[in-house]
Amino acid sequence: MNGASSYSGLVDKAFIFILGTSVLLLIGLTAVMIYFLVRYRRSKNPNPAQIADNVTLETLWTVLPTILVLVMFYYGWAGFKVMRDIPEDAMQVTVKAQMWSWVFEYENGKQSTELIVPTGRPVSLNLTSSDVIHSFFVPAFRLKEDCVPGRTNHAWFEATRDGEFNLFCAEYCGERHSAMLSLVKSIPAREFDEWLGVDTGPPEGTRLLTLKGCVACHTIDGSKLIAPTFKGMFGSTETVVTDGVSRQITVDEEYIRKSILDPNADLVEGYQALMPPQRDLLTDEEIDAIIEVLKEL
Ligand code: HEC
Ligand SMILES: [Cu+2]
Repeated sequence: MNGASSYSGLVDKAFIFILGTSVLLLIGLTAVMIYFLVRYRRSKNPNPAQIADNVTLETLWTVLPTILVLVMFYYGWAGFKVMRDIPEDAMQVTVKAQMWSWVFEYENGKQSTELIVPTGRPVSLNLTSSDVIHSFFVPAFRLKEDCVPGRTNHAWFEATRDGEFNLFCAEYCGERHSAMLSLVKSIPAREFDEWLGVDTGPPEGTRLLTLKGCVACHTIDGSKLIAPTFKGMFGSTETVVTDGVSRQITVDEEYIRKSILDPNADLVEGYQALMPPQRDLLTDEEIDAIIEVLKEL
């Protein structure tokens, strides 16, 4: 696949040089080995010769590999340096990784579950995680960087052509890791400015559940993922386990609020304690809005 970022060619150069060298050495060594096997087989050479130092050979097999690995280092370093030098005028995007979804936040506060970027402009990424280690991986850009809870990692890229590029989580992060997918959409700069400027207002309804990552585990259509569905939840009677004791509850506002802030206090029977507490992730207004959405489902 052709690279689609300003530095993807540098990464490919290092990769092709290392791969090419390895293939040539493999073929060369295998050929020499087979030749020696035949040439010095026991039936023709019953008595092995004792061979002592050969300065020319020893110098060669020290110097040549050293040059080869130094060239490998050079290509790797040249590409790495470009990837670490974030252009100062780059547009800032905060990447929020969580089990098992991505949210991208722009400087003006706009949020999106797909990374929309302008083609031909540098984009600087501030990578964060609210739970476990994830890894932001866009193969077409030759870009992979970890999202680590408790710190912000940095990376950047500049898309060189319009298109949609796969975005994966490349660090195993639990049961639905393989579903932690999204897209980078690089679009003409003018279209991007329009998109960014459009104020969609605060996210509403089920879009809120998508932006906050709830639908990575819960569904709104009644089907079962690894968490109970939201459909028909409000007002229903459920069995929950509190401190190891089962009890019946009716799902009301107060219960939902508690389930969001401190999900593991009352575990819905038959489910595991997989939900990350949302205490620091949601504002009170967002929780109120979510409760309103859940009532309607
Ligand atoms: C990583 C997976 C995961 C994510 C993300 C997640 N949840 Fe949960 N949630 C669960 C699991 C598993 C349960 C069941 C166990 C329990 O009660 O904690 C649950 C339980 C709940 C319950 C109680 C359900 C019931 O039937 O009693 C509510 C309400 C809830 N989650 C709301 C949310 C909201 C709102 C969000 C988004 C802000 C969210 N969850 C994000 C996994 C998740
Ligand atoms: Cu992940």
